Amino acid sequence: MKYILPLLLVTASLFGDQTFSMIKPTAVKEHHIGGIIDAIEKANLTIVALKMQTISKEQAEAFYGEHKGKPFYPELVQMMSSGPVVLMVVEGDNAVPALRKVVGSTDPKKADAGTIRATFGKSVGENAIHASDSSESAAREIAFFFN
Ligand code: RTP
Ligand code: MG
Repeated sequence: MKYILPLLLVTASLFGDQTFSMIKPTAVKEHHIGGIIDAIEKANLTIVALKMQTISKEQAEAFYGEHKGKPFYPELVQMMSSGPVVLMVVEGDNAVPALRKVVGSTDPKKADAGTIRATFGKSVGENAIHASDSSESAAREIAFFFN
């Protein structure tokens, strides 16, 4: 029993932290899957699981549940369930902040040059990609889409 925690820590340091990402339907429709994956890998992050599917309105509602009641929520749910998305588990050192950095600000117009949203996003509502905002969100979101 006393070996479990050290074993977990060693395993975590070997494999790095994990985060969750999703290429949004508009970016899939506009053929940016390759460009976005390239940017993630060039940031020295490793994709360890990946699948493509169309998520239901109910899944989109639950996934973005923290935003329920906000003015943009209905549009967000509609957009996220409007076509196929690419779901990914991403691994690396400080994976959560590292991925958020390469993704860029929510508004592509305010995102730093070279970030995924500056390159492939069109507007706040069509900003190409989702990335978990904390380790807790990452764990919840990975469990939501991957067994
Ligand atoms: P995400 O969860 O998709 O990675 O985006 P984020 O953390 O950068 O931003 P968040 O505040 O979690 O918002 C989720 C998504 O809702 C849309 N949004 N629209 N019109 C607006 O003011 C507004 N604010 C947010 C965006 O598509 C954002 O990615
Ligand atoms: Mg968010």
